[in-house]
Amino acid sequence: MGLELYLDLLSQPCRSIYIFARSNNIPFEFKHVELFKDSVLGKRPAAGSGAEQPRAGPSNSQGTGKVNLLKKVPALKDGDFTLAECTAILLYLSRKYNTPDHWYPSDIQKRARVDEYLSWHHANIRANAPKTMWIKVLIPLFTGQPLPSEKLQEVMEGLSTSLKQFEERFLQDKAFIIGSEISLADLVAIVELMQPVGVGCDIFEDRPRLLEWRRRVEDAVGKELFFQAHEMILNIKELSNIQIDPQLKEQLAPVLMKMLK
Ligand SMILES: N[C@@H](CCC(=O)N[C@@H](CS)C(=O)NCC(=O)O)C(=O)O
Repeated sequence: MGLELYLDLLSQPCRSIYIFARSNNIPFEFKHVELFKDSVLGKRPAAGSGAEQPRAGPSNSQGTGKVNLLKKVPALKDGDFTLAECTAILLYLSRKYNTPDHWYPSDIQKRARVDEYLSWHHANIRANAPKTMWIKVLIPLFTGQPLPSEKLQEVMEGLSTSLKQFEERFLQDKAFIIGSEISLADLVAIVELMQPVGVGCDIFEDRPRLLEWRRRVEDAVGKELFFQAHEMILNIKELSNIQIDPQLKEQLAPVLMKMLK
């Protein structure tokens, strides 16, 4: 059995893996998991309740449960070997398929720059950028109510701080985070930063340095592939048609409403 990747291109880490695999010509079987429809979030047992329950839903969603006990995407299956966590999957693919050195350089200082970015990324860009989609699209879909604009403003302020640090600390006046070539750090960053764009918060608009970097990343992976991977999140109409499992809706709507009070 060949390499299988369990992905939903609505998810930013999934898009980084998809783009990485496709732009490096890594052969894989795309196992499509529909995050909200297949109720990936909803059917997980409460913490401490013991073994994972088998999940209802389409076959790929069952598959993800077997591949990744946390039932999250992205997930990888390579023969009997299974793996979760976006960074671990990207590194596994880069090593197994011996992808060009610039993705995760053998030079230890350049590699350390990638590691440094990835460590910072999770608590900053990753923690802030996707909130825009929750606020503008997902929470209203779950609760049936739009959110007050102050909520979005709050999120945008947090994101602005992260973007300022991204530009000043990591990008500086370089073409890419590690210098003149693209690395996993740029890929992991761009997929997150496209999330707000899809819901109408174009964070590149007033940030020319960031926009130039985005264009270089698009060119490095190939524009066609880049836009194909982002097709769904760049189409707001498709976003508002996301199918949400009714059970999941029932479960999460009151929690989300409470969180937002
Ligand atoms: N740390 C994991 C996060 C994976 C994750 O949270 N995936 C989300 C989609 S972006 C998911 O599957 N959510 C469903 C769930 O939490 O059950 C990674 O980077 O791969």
